[in-house]
Amino acid sequence: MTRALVVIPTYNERENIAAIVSRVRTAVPAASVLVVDDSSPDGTGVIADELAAADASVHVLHRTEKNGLGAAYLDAFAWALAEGFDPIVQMDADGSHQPEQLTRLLDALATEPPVDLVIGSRWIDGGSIENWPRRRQWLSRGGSAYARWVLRLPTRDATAGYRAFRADALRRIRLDDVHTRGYGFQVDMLWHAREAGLVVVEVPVTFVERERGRSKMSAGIVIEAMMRVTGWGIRSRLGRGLPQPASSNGSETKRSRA
Ligand SMILES: Nc1nc2c(ncn2[C@@H]2O[C@H](COP(=O)(O)OP(=O)(O)OP(=O)(O)O)[C@@H](O)[C@H]2O)c(=O)[nH]1
Ligand SMILES: [Mg+2]
Repeated sequence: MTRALVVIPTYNERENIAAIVSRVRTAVPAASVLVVDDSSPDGTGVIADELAAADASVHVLHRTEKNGLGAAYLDAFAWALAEGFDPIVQMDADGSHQPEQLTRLLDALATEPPVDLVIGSRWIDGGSIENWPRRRQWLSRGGSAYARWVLRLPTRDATAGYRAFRADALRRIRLDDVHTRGYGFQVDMLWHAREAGLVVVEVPVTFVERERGRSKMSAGIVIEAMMRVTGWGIRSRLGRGLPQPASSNGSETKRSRA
């Protein structure tokens, strides 16, 4: 676990990028950072290049067009695996995922018996959300509950974006079969994680609403996620019968075979 990499996808995060990179480097100095920028018109990529020039542990992947969070992560995973990083962490640029809580995820990944994927969860005991309007809370809870019900996923926070993967676990997932672009990507990865038989654990985190910059959440992203989850649910029932139900140890961390 000596070569951790924190992947931060960005689109128009000029006001956030320097602060989040600095917070990661301070919270876990051994961790490197990869910013994946989709040619942000606001110059986020230029700022990221400046951060990389000043710190050898900061890297930047420039993509030519805005293609969604999922596509950015898939490119980043390929880069990270080729470079030999392990573990590989997903983190938003807007401060919602606090770098100061990263060690919770890394510690849970380092336990015995081995865990493949740790999720920073808002919806288990100890998890919380700061400053989210009630409407967003219900959207998140509802989306997660729907995905859990349709797909019989044991994960309480199925749409969470704060995650740490063992590199080997990412190699076992069929990443070329993950096609969701928007935030349904998180559910898509869980669905594939279960197919790969990965062990998934949730640890509580405090999710903080972004203070600066604009959300990229849209109705189209929500609809894409709902339609895909419904399609996977039908596929699962028709093709392979019902997936196995959840298992939990009921302690601070929730452990399950995905
Ligand atoms: N590279 C890239 N990053 C993206 C894209 N869309 C969103 N992001 C980044 O993904 C992260 C999550 O996006 P947000 O806009 O915060 O979405 P969200 O967290 O679901 O929405 P809010 O809670 O309202 O902020 C942020 O770091 C964004 O900059 C994209 O198309 N490409
Ligand atoms: Mg956000």
